Amino acid sequence: LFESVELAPRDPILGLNEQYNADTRAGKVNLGVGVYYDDQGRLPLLQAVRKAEMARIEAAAARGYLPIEGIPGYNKAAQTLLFGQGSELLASGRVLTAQSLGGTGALKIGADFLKQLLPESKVVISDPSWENHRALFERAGFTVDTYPYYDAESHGLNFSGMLQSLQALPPQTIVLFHACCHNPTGVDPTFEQWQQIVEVVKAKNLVPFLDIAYQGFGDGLEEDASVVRLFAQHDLTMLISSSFSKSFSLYGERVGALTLVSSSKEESTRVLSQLKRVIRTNYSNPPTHGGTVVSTILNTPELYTLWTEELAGMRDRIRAMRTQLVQKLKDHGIQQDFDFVLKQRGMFSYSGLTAAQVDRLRDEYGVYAVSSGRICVAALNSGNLDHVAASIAKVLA
Ligand code: PLP
Ligand code: TYF
Repeated sequence: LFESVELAPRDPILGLNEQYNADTRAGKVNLGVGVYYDDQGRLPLLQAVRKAEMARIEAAAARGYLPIEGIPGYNKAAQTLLFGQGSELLASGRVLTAQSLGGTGALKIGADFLKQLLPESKVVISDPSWENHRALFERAGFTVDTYPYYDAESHGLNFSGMLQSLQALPPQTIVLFHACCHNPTGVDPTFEQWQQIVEVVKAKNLVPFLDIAYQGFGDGLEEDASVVRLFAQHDLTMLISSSFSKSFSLYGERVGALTLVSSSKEESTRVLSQLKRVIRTNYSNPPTHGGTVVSTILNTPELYTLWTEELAGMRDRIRAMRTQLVQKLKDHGIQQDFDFVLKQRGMFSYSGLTAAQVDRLRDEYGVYAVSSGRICVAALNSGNLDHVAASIAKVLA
């Protein structure tokens, strides 16, 4: 049966982790995978999470099946994070949410549902995008193309190219956007640019699918939702995948949500019934633990406050690392201007390093980055920063 099965290529980012783990050098640094580490280089367990977990153990809750669409309080809280407290849209009943297996799970059930609904549509993603976007939509049966996004020359956005490309798309093309903290570049459109993008999406009758995996890592929870709210203000029907993996440091619990904005309350009922069918035939219903923890935090005022403080701590530390990296690179005598790192948002920076330079960083200095030049700024700390800056200086010299 399996004789003809070929060896599949490794995931370029997760494969890098395996290589890093096998490396026995003492000073090795992993700037590959998008994970937040604290200043001691440890993966944090947030206090808010710990408290919610203790409460859960204390409650000795039985583990029955959840509803197909997950925990109601979780879904409602996920909606509030997106649209804000007191949102009229939420009051209208046009929004429906299903708890999902991380952001990836949200993208996947969204993709499966869309394939059923728009079998002839194409999907377009940014060039570049998170590696898994293309793979995931192709697996769901779509042809995936790209729209221009990153401009290597300016280390910024190719906005005119992006807008022109979107304008030329046939109606009902599914367009995947990163709502904040673009992965892998760290480059986001400005709010004014988003306003123009939304106009095109609306005029050309495109189908927006917003991926928000780093809410709270850019400028703040509310600020980072502004693009989602902008799309909503334009009365667009859309899909949104939320990931809480990073914001709650709950990577392995698979916490996410798929939110759909429909045209009416009545439509929402029909849409949810079909989405539940997609979920049922995939994994039946989501797991309890991570969802309960997130739901407890989001629905308990004192835990919510604690969480927002811890999230702000992560955001501020990443920003401090951006500033210190740029300074350290100057200290190590680098001529090139790296100030663009300060403008980028979220966990990542497209550093501009070439694949050959990334290879040298890894082989000669034990500093792991993605071959595209993407580095995870959230993995820098006061202990490894100097080594990283010195190593970059050497490969650039
Ligand atoms: N979307 C983007 C842009 C991401 O960077 C990630 C990162 O993992 C995801 C989705 C998937 O998130 P999760 O780990 O919650 O599945
Ligand atoms: O881009 C990253 O590093 C994170 C983690 O298949 C990740 O989003 C990477 C690859 C993958 C799943 C998660």
